[in-house]
Amino acid sequence: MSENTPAPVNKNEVLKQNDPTLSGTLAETLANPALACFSSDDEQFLKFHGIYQQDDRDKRKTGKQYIMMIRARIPGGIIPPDQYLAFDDLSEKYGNQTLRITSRQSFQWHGVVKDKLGPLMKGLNDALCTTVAACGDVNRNVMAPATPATSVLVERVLEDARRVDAALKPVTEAYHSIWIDGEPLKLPPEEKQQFEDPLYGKTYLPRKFKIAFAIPPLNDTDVFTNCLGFVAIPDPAEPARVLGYNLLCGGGLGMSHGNKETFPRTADVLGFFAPEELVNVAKAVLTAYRDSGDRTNRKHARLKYVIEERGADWFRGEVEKRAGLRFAPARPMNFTKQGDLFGWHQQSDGHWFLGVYVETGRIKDTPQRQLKTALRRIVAKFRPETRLTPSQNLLLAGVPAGQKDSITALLAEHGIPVENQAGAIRRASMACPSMPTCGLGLAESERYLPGLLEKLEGLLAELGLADEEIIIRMTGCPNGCARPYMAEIGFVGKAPGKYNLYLGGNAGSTHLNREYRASVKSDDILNELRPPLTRWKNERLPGERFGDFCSRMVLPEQIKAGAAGDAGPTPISP
Ligand code: SRM
Ligand code: SF4
Repeated sequence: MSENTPAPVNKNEVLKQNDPTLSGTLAETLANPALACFSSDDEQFLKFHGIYQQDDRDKRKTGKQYIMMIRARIPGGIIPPDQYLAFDDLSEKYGNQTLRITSRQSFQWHGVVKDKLGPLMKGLNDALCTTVAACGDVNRNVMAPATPATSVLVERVLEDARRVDAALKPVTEAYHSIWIDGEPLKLPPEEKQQFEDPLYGKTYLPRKFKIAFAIPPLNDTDVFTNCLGFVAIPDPAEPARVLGYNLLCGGGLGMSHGNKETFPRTADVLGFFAPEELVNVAKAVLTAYRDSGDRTNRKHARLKYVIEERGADWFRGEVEKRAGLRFAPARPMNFTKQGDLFGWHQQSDGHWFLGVYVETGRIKDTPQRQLKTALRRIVAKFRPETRLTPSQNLLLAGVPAGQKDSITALLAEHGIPVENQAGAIRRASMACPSMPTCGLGLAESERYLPGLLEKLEGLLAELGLADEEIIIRMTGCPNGCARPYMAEIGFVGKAPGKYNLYLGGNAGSTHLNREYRASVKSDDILNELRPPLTRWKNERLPGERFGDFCSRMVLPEQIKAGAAGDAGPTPISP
């Protein structure tokens, strides 16, 4: 190819161009019981409908067993009681009897075989839930602060998040036709090809697109890791009112081992604007990305690379032009914490909410803890609203004071305490699913982290650090689904039983951590962590967290010694 010939667009672009309705042959395959799986082209269309075709990796030795993962679209993670009960029921009937809270406040159903897919999707629709655009080259589930009604501002911001979510939904009728009417989209091929979404056009976005809202000082949505972040600035004269939003653009975490062209990146702060402009600005950012992102190489297609290469000033100008406004300088904001509140807390309306710790986000019954049964019984009897948090936990909200003791007792009956639900590091931990459902996993994650935490708890107790919170996150590969590059200790799967070890994230989740050791064998993890933890105990400043200590002492020394590992271009800062 000559230097001037543009690179050809990638295969996914051709698929979208040829069928912008995103219907493929999904309806035909669904209706054909002889077919155990969808074609590889249809796998790409399925994602836009919130579905991933996977296979059970534990069973590969005895032949490929296809299973589907279905992801809901639940902006802000809010689930009314009847919907929760329907979700639980569907997981029992059609899934693997678990519900998985995701790191973006949604639910996933795993282990759904093809002939159960139709009934599951229909059941979700009957429960007034959609999975449309939960995956695919579109805007994904919009995150919003989860802590319910501790202030009126939280609810205002949630309303704004829902408005943005609704405004950025694709309009193709294929979803309704296939999953609800159970038939192919009735359009001749040439009309199918002519379809054009009013916002996304024919070929949608170059890649996935993610939005989060946050209200300082709490950064529970990890707002800097999103393509587009809105940070609410309250009106000093009327704190329940949103004065405006700071605009953040260009965050994203995925990278590939050994490919320096890919890296995690935190968003740039581009300016401040009035709340009336919210949807206008969201659309301007999305279309600026739609038209500037790389459509030749999917590994280089996220908004973060556009901004890294063309600069934040260029992108701000592009968004201003499209939105027809000028941004004011960003207002001061200070994030000091992330994570969830556990146990009972009072809401501003006098009701109560209960923060429930969910290990690795998996709602299931075990012999010791019957969390799934307990939640079903509580929601059926007391009808609280369920709120999923970005740290894979949940809140039962809007509980009248008089019901608190009964709910506490019901949880206790099922082995779940309300006080001290889990130790300090466990409460602040996250893991992605990885094995056996994720096709991209290189090492265990969800199934490995709980056991590792037990060993780490032992080490911390031995060092006299048992009650210290350290944010620990693990993923089975470098895609970063549990946001390990923001953690105080991040584990990123490299190969079976091997992890890259990252240190140095902070409590407000405002900057990336840095690679400390590469390819650490599972059995060596504690040995690698013992020296920095011991130094932290002996040398830290009063109240200094482990991540901050590593950024101040451990990592700079490593950089000076020329032994620093990879991280994004963001410099470490305490
Ligand atoms: Fe993710 C792909 C699970 C949040 C970056 N992610 C996947 C897939 C679908 C694997 C695949 O493509 O075949 C995983 C399904 C596993 C399974 O069996 O369930 C998967 N991602 C998840 C969830 C369920 C992890 C969790 O622990 O909860 C999260 C679902 C969120 C949701 O409700 O929408 C999830 N994924 C994230 C995040 C965190 C976030 O968004 O806050 C990231 C990093 C942020 C980012 O996007 O940069 C993330 N997932 C990726 C990537 C890398 C994308 C990139 O461009 O760099 C992939 C791979 C890909 O897209 O090709 C990926
Ligand atoms: Fe799969 Fe990797 Fe995401 Fe984990 S981080 S769920 S292994 S893609």
